[in-house]
Amino acid sequence: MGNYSTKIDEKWQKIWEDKKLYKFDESNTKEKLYVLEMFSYPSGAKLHAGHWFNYGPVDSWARFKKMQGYNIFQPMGFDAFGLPAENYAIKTGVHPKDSTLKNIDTMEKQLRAMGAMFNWDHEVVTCFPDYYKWTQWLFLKLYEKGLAYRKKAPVNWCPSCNTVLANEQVVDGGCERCGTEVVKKDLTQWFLKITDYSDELLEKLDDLDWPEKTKAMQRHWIGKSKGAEATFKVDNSDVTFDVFTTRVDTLFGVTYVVLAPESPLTDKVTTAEYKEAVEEYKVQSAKQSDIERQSLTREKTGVFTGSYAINPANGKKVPIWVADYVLATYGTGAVMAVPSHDERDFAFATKYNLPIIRVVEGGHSLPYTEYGTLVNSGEFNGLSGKEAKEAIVNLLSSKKLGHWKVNYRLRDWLVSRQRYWGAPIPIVYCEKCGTVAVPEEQLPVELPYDVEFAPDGKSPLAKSEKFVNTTCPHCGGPAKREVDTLDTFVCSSWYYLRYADNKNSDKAFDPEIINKMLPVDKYVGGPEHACMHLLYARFVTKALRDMGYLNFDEPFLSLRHQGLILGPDGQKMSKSKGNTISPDDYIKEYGADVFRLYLMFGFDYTEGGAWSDDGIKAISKFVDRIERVLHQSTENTSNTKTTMDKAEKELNFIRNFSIKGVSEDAEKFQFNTCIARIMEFTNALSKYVNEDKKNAEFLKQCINDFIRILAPFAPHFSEEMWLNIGNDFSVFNEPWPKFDPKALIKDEVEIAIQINGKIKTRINISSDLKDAAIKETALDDDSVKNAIEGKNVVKVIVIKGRLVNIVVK
Ligand code: ANZ
Ligand code: ZN
Repeated sequence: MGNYSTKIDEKWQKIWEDKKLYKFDESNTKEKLYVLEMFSYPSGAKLHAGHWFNYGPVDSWARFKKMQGYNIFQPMGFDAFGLPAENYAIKTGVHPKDSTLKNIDTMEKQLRAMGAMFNWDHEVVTCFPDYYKWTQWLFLKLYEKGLAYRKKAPVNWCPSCNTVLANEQVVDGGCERCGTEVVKKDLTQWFLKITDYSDELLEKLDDLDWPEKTKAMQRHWIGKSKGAEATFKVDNSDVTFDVFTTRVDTLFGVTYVVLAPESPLTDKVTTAEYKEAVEEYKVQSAKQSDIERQSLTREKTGVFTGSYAINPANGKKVPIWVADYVLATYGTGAVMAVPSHDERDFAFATKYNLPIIRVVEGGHSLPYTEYGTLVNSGEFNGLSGKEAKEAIVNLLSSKKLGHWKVNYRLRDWLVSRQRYWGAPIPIVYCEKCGTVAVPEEQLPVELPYDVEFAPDGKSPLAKSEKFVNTTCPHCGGPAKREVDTLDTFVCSSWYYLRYADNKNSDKAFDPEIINKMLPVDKYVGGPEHACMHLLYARFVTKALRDMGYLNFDEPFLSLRHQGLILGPDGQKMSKSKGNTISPDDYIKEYGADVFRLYLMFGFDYTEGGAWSDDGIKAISKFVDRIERVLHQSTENTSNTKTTMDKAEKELNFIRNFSIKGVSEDAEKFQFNTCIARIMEFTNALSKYVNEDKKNAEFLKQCINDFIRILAPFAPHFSEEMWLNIGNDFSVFNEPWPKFDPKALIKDEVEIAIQINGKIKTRINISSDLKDAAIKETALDDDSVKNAIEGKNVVKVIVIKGRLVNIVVK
């Protein structure tokens, strides 16, 4: 057993802190590198293996960059508001504030035990008034700009969490937090107008160094769709309505139209005779999630309204139906149905015996979804799909019954929550003045401590008279406070800005500082945030830019996701399955560096995988071995040799090969291959220190390089070793070693040079020369030059490692 243990961890953590080794140098923002890991949610009381997998390797990357000369800013904090603390409170009676503060305390200690270079003096905690004051300020700025508004809308409601959810928080029809099936409720809620930025959010994705999959998810979520709107008139009525279609070329194939059950039009067009059936259908469909309603395979349902609509292209009368496969919140909430060319319409028409008219040639069976030449479309017959779209939109435009239209799937961000543990929305309602923003100098609107927060579907703050009753900032008359709180994603939509200027009590942040410190250069966290946090933060940055508070377009230039560490059984870790890995126990046994090294060596960073006790044991032995080799290296070396012999050359090759490999792989977050290289280097060192004759000076250089490339991955252990072999504090003030390309040229090989198939000569070349270089070397040989003088070289064939044949005429 080696000497490395948590004692060494603690020793170095203390020294680092005392010497302020990681303090961010604010005078040097030119070389700054803002490295950010998604901050923790202090709900579970402790850090789990997933936290370590996010933070440990990224800290190693940051250390690697520090040694390359960057001025590292790596802050940490807590995303401290939110449902889990409140749900825990409901279960146990412990107030969310008390449990959250306690958890933060524990987690901070654990984070420190990890030995990461966090800039704790820049910490932010979102549930502290000095933070949420500015979250409220952000809300008010958006409100001033018309980017925050209140409206009644059918919203997603989780009956178990007793709160509304943003669209993004509904996963496969269930609540993102608890999985309970989400239902629709008509409620008046606050929204942020993220849709004003749909186009920019989509376009700027192209320039970001983000995982392609994440970009694709955001693109899909934003869902830009180019089509047309066509106006249908309701027969025997003044009512008209628009439909959105991406296939305006199929307009002559419309055999019915469909309204979403929630569409305000539904009530308008339903005749007395069909009222009851439609009402009943509306109740039924409110229970279905949007995802379910859009499913292609689900059996279609619907009811007739009793009314008809006029097709703007040919004046034909078609029945108006209500069906829940049409969503109220997309396009216009109304669809022109073309059963011959659309799958859902086809299924619906077949079920309800509605006519099917084919209007586009192409395709083999119904529905004929392809584009093709128009048929049954009057004057448009014979046109291609593209031509037909143009011609039909022109016709509609000339009649003022239609136009081109771009639609987005993205909806405005619903931010009000009927829960206690969040930032109060800084709005008051006055009988005289209506909705009034709380003036900035009255912020924060403090969250009261004594509140009955047991959920009953209403906002707990409504029960606090002291909170609710206030005076109008405008007229001084009696007024009531907004009792909803902000979605915690609002808190996390701007925390990366506050980090850089976290103690500012006059402003959310100083634009001058922010513009120097941001954007974040490397952001790392779980992929589950693709369409929530990562989208919201982009929106907030852009909105603040447009208000003049900052001058960059994107918050996170480069993004990486870590994979998931699974239990030893290959299943997701969960307490109920009993397959969780407690980092604390392992740290105690092996030390933080062994734990960190194992996470980096045992898993592909973006893939993750199943935990293995054997794996961490092997890493522990590896660390012991390094210690032995380094110890040996300081014993009986003699300085007798001056020229490099074979053993030295070999070690020198591995040394340079490792430096090159680790530099390249660390850059790419390929930590597992970095560690593999370091293992090879260890083997080579071990071999060399066991040689009879050693070159002490050369060995010392190799060991110095070795510890320097090991340091980011095993920071405590490496500091200790660096000191042990007689160097000064700290290895992290050392430059990252450079490799010598010459040392990477491996041994030479002999190859034959033929001219027209006959061997002319043999030469020695380095074994890793590329074909082009081998060719050049061969043609450059004096005897070859003489032999081919005055002749034409037709071809040169290189057979790697063996021969070159020069064909001449
Ligand atoms: C007629 C048609 C014919 C359509 C055809 C498609 C194929 P994307 O690409 O997602 O934008 N649609 C429009 N609004 C809808 C709503 N609120 N709920 C459900 N479906 C809706 O899809 C646009 C197409 O989805 C539109 O084009 C419309 O059906 C349908 F052969 O119009 B189409
Ligand atoms: Zn008033």
